[in-house]
Amino acid sequence: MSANESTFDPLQPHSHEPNPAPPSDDPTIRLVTVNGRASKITVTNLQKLPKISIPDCYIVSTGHGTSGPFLFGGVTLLDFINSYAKGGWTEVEVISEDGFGNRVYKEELLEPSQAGAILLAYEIDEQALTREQGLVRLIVPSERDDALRQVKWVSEIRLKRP
Ligand SMILES: Nc1nc2c(c(=O)[nH]1)N[C@H]1C(S)=C(S)[C@@H](COP(=O)(O)O)O[C@H]1N2
Ligand SMILES: [Mo]
Repeated sequence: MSANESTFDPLQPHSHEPNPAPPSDDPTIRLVTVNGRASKITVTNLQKLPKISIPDCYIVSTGHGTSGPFLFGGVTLLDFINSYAKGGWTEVEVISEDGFGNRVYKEELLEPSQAGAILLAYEIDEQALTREQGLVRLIVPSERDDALRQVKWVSEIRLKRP
């Protein structure tokens, strides 16, 4: 195995062809805590948590150019985790059923960038995200790298410790 292979992390941004179509019709999100316990989360559950809106978000798409600015609305990933899980985690994997995903580190959540906090968004421009648009979408406002962190159709959130 080369050094490159041993450090390859499929959940870190790397070039990728965007998938335009939802992988499934199942809108539930599976939350897996550090001890392996799984629970099912719905959009309705997310809507009950404090809502944050972040303006001026762009999706710098490889497929069809830059779109935006959008106003994304949802719950911060940190508020979501804190309301459903205990501590002990240091990073979180946010994964879609189509295999696309992203690794987010606790430090990124505790110290959000100036662009805004990392969000589990369920609204775009004050309308519910359609299944086509991602339904629940990870929004990383600081990301400008071909939307490689803007995970559509979030279906699993896994908390990890080293
Ligand atoms: N689940 C999932 N999310 C994804 C992708 C994907 O293939 N699957 N592609 C990413 C890439 S590379 C791009 S460019 C954007 C495209 O988002 P858009 O369709 O809203 O423009 O989604 C990102 N999120
Ligand atoms: Mo992309």
